[in-house]
Parts: sequence; C-alpha cells; structure tokens
Amino acid sequence: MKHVWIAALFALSGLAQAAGPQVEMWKTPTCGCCKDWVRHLEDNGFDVKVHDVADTSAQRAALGIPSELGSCHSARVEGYALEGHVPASEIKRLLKERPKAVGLAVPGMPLGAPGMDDPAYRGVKHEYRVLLVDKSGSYRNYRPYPGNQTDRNAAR
Ligand SMILES: [Cu+2]
Repeated sequence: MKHVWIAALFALSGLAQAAGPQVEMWKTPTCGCCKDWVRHLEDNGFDVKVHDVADTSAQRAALGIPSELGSCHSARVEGYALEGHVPASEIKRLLKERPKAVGLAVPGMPLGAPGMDDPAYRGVKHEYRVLLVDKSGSYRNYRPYPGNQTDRNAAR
C-alpha cells in the first residue's frame, strides 16, 4: 500500500512538471523559423500545440493583433495573443504581471530574436522591441532588445 502511495506521488510530480503554460499557435506548414520558435518555447517549459494553416492573418485578426504588427506566426497563451518571435522570458513576465492588454507582438522577423537565431544568420542581432498591444490596437514598448550591429546597413 505504501508503495502505491509513493508511486502516485511520483506520478503527480511528473505531471506538474509537464504542465507548463499552454500555448496554441498558428503557422504556415513551411515556416522554419516558426518551428524554431516552438522549440525555444518548449525549451523554456511551455507546452505548445501547433496548427498548420495556409495563412495566419485571419487568426492574427481574431486574436486582436493589428496587421501592421504582423509576423510569421500567431499564438495564444492564457487569453493573451502572441505575435511573432516573442521571447519566452517576456511571455513569463506577461503571465506574472497580467496587464490589461491583448498581448505581445514582435513585428516582422528581426534577426537575433528567439527562432531567428539560426546559425545561418551568423550571430547577427538586429535591434527590436517587444510591444504590449491593447484593445484599441495601440501599443507601448514592453521591452527593447539591443542589436549587436553598429552599422545596421552592413548587416543586411
Ligand atoms: Cu519567423
């Protein structure tokens, strides 16, 4: 009987570890950097459910992210929208602070953002900002990430 109890405790602790924040994301089937972003989230304890769609713009609109802030994939975590290559650390901060907002966006696909850091990019990091987007579609700077290029034109 005692053994059964201990086994149950182990099973429960295992379950608790696997159940990180759940992210549901939409991407196109051929998007490589989207897959790299999924791996980044999984490496940081998130549980990601992926949907392949022909075009992510409908999902982006449904989540409340303006098209001008668009990137290659759209996602949802605990009621918040996530657009593009948002770092896991900012998602964790969002879930901790729980601001009144639609969610976070990293517009475009800046080199050096998580999932945009393939070795093929040779360590190039462009400066980018994680934006906190509100219901009206306006946004503010949630966190700036510095780049490592002194001459931005030379990096392109
Ligand atoms: Cu991308």
